[in-house]
Order: sequence, then structure tokens, then C-alpha cells
Amino acid sequence: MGNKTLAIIKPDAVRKNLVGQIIAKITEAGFKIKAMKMVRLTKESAGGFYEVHKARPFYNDLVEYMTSGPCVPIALEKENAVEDYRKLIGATDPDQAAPGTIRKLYAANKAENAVHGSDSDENAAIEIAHFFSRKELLENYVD
Ligand code: IDP
Ligand code: MG
Repeated sequence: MGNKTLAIIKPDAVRKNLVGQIIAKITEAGFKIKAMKMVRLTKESAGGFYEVHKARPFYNDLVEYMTSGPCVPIALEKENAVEDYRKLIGATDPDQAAPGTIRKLYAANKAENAVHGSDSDENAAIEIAHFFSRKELLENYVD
């Protein structure tokens, strides 16, 4: 069981000024912030990040959405991080998300759903490396 996951506060939530409230939910749930930045993704970066969804009908809209404004990637640490964080954010579609979850509270719809969460330990490592260099992770390390 791994202890790291990648969260992203997506552009819709940043536009709605929800960064603070979402981070509060995350830290109240016991996650530690290991690295964080605010960044406007290029099409190449967003397209690469969501490469696994390339064949899906919503891929182009997803890349457009993720590049529509700044987002806030956050490397998180907690025991059982991937599973616990996915439980905290709720289902992809906010209509299906459990009460009190971040997506239930803050997501507009299945496409613009406020936050990202890694789906496995392996992908968490890949996704953290997508946004944070080894140097950044070491220099900014918070124990
Ligand atoms: P996840 O974010 O809950 O892991 P994924 O299936 O990995 O969900 O999809 C990645 C992202 O693509 C979603 O968070 C959402 O922004 C978008 N997405 C997923 N399914 C749909 C859909 O059916 N229509 C439009 N956008 C979608
Ligand atoms: Mg996913």
C-alpha cells in the first residue's frame, strides 16, 4: 500500500475561488501537502497527462477544459493515500458522489468536476513526476 497521491484542483474550481476550501477539506482529512503549485497547463501537458483517455469521445473537451485556466496540482501524503483520497473526492459524476465529498460539494458536472485524484500507486508516482521535478520535491520537502 502506497502513501502518495496526486490531487489537482481543476480550472473550474480555481475560477470559483474554491482553492482554500478544497485544501481545507484535504488537510482536515489527514493528508499532508508535500508539494504544490499553481500552473496553466499547455495542450501538450494536459494531453499527455490524460493520454489514457485519448480514444474517448470527451478527450478533446477534457484537454480544452484543463487548459482553460490555471489549476493547482498537489502532491499528497497519507497512509493508503490513493484510496482514501478517492473516497474523499467521490465519484467522477457529482450526481453519483456521496454526500460530503468534494465533488458532491463543489463539482458542476461529470466533465467539470473540480478535482483530480490518482487511481493507483503506480499512476500516482507517474502523475506526481508529471508536475514536480525530483529537484523540486527534494528542495521543497516538508517533513
Ligand atoms: P476520474 O477523474 O474520476 O478518475 P476518469 O474516468 O479518469 O475519472 O476521467 C478523467 C476526467 O475526464 C474526469 O475527471 C472528467 O473531468 C472527465 N470525464 C470523465 N468521463 C467523462 C464523460 O463521460 N464526459 C465528459 N467528461 C468526462
Ligand atoms: Mg482517472
